[in-house]
Amino acid sequence: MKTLTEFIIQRQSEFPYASGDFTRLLNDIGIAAKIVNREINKAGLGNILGSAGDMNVQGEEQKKLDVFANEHFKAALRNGGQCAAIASEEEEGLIIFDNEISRKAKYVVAMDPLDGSSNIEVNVSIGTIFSIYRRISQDGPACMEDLMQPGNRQVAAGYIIYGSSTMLVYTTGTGVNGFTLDPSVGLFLLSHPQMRIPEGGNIYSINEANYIYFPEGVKEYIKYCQQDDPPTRRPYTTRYIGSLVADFHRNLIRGGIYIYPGTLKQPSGKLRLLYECNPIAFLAEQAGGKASDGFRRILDIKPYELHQRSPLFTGTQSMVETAEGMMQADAGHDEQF
Ligand code: AHM
Ligand code: MG
Repeated sequence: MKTLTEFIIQRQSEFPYASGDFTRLLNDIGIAAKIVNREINKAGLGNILGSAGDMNVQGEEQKKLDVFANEHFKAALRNGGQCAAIASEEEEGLIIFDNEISRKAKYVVAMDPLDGSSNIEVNVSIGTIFSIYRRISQDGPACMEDLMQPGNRQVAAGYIIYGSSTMLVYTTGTGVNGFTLDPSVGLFLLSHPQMRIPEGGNIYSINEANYIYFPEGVKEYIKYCQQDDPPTRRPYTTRYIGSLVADFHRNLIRGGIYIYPGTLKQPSGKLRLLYECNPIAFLAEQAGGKASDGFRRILDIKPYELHQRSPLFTGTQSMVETAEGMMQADAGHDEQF
């Protein structure tokens, strides 16, 4: 089996003028992923579980592993020298690497170092999500404008899922490839080449406990999922882990839809555009699926702040389109959204 490093080097050789910077950047992410994976795997044994005692910028409790993952990805990207700045869920402002090498770097990264934190203590799959852009500013330190690019400008995006096995799944805009970590040799190996979201999926993933706060279109779609219609495999089945990476990964393999809509309490939903919705949307589209906020393509939304939120409907194309149709038909009913 091909290793992740062999695969990205082979891809680089398909672009004769490529300098290798991007290859090194992806490799750095892979190395940090292995360090974080090692810590997650033995989390119950040491003193790494539990709260770090702080809140992040979104007012959410930071876990020790959130902080650990953030520090390790930051260090890998700073030391690698290919990344000029990072936007992270765990840090309020842009982290600018203002040293001689990083000032010349071509790329910036948006990331959620450890997504699904509420699942850390209970041994349920969690993930890391990353999104890579070519920076806009030319010289000197990176700036906010470099991160305020719509998702359709991403040069690569992916996630690491720390599950029953650890996988790194990524796209550079020519399909989606998945690599499984072989812990005995410490290498990511190409196990899932050219991943495609199957049409005709029958899984819907949504936190239905928030039902009363959902827009009418989402309520209607949930009813649709529950109707009896064997030719379309309905009633569908519900699977909701509460870790975006794990829920998306399952639906990517099996076919299905993941929805985190706006709610009466949070009209823009919970997920963050830059480091949750955009990378997942890029992967979904590259696997033949779709990603929308109910009305617009996620990848066409122009960001205006680092931690901006967006509703997310993603997965099998036909399922997302049906849900979008209901959102749009009912748009007038919910003035709050
Ligand atoms: P986090 O970044 O603080 O972990 O929050 C994001 C997570 C997603 O992984 C998951 O899909 C969602 O929050 C679950 O939220 P909820 O508990 O409201 O269903
Ligand atoms: Mg998150």
